[in-house]
Amino acid sequence: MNIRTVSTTPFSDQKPGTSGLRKSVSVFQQPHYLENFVQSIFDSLEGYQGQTIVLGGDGRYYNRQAIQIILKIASANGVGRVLVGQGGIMSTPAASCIIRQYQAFGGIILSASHNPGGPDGDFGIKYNVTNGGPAPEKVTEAIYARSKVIDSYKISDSPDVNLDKLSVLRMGEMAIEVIDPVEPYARLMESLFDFDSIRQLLQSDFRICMDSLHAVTGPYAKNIFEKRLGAASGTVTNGKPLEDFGGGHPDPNLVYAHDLVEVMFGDNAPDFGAASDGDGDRNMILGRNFFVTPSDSLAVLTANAHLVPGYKDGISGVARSMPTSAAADRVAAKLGIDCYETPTGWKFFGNLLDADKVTLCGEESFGTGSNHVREKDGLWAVLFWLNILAATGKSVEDIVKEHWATYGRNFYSRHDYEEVDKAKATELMERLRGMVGTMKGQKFGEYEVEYADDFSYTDPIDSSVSQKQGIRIRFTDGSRIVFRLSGTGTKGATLRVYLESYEPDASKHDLDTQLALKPLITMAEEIALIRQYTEREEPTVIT
Ligand code: VG1
Ligand code: CO
Repeated sequence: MNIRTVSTTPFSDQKPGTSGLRKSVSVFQQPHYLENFVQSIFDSLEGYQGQTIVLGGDGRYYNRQAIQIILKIASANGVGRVLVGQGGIMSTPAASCIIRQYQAFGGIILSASHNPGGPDGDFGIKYNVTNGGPAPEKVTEAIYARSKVIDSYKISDSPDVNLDKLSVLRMGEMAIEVIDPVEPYARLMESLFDFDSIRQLLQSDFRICMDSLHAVTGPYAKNIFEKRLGAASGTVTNGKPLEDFGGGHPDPNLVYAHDLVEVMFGDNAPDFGAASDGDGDRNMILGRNFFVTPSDSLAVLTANAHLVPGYKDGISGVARSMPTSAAADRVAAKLGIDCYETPTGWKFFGNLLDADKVTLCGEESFGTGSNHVREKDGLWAVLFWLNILAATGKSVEDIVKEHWATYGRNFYSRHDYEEVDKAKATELMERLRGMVGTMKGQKFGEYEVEYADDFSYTDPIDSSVSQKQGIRIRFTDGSRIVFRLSGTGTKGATLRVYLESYEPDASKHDLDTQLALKPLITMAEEIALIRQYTEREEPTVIT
């Protein structure tokens, strides 16, 4: 086998964002673009030679070609063994699970998550470390630094390998194992949840609908719900992963998972509905005519963890990203456990999980997970909910409303202004940064600012500091407005405005969310001049 060293010139735009490097497919298809980034990963790591790497993706357009290229670069760089998912498929949480189970050195996950796919869509690549979690900032910064000066990469001249057949192959010195990407993950789920009770529930007249949005969870959901748990065939809809996700936007929210929403809010709706995103790490939970906000979901899972076999001995703590509502904080206070507030992105939970400071974590962006892996996990959240429903015999709506009655309700919504002008969005943020220092005590109608800052996080384990993680403005009544720019978009900028208020009075819990948050929505506009800077009258997406 021949190894070639190819001269290249750096690209200036290979800085990983909230979750890896995401660009349009056409950017990734430029000569040397993917190769440069993958070589930059290997150049920034130490001690991977002869070790095992996990490789797979969400099945989007360019997944298969990228895997062939990465295998050849891995082989040329002296990787010992690559475990690749059959068909190139591996959900993000399954990749995390497989890295941990096989004690691999790390993994490369190909996904742009909830971003649309296909030749005109997006592609992405992310490196995960030995604990199965996304590389921390010091690793992604090293990869980026390397990508700016790289002048060559190494690649093997071997032919493409067959990814569709379970087998053990060789490429030069390197072994390639094409593995079943579902089995190890499904077994892990069986070890955490009461499959017998869930099976009984699903075989009663309780009806569920699981929408995989033509993304990676299809094979996982069919195996778990239809095969292992005996749900009716057809329970999993849009279960075949397609390279363009059927033209859809694989983002499980009320806007993009509209088919499921129609079913769950229609006549004779099923009892439970769920959807997951492109790479399977997000989840949306619906009851009959009822939507569970992700922030509430984290709080409910925390409050009910004792009902689930994998967590029945108690949880050590809980963590949420800063913009996520404080609903989980209230549960933590009652349970007498710690609650941590981290910047946006799953990489910030890794150290807390490794040190057993927290067992559960979550983000407002439809992400929940636990110490079973080091990524958020969509189907895990669905099973957790089903386990709670099976154990209590209650409906989704009852569970959430009883939760609000006990803890009070955190009304919560996120308003996204997508693909706005980048320079203007940056200006909006800079202006806010300049304002926060003097906002304390300032009054807006009945609201008084308790504190305002640009969130900075010091990791309690390794003391690393992450600055400029979002503008928070908190009022004395506990309500909040948070502003940040997305780190996963590929076109222009996306401004996210997060709104939260707290209502202890149960007689007011049925109020419409947007109505309850109206004063904050108006204030956000007034403070940040959103319309002026974004040149938009309304948000693109409200979740
Ligand atoms: C978004 C979400 C964030 C999430 C990230 C990756 O990031 O807000 O909570 O961790 O996506 O999720 P941003 O920077 O665009 O706000 V995924 O499912 O795209 O890997
Ligand atoms: Co995702």
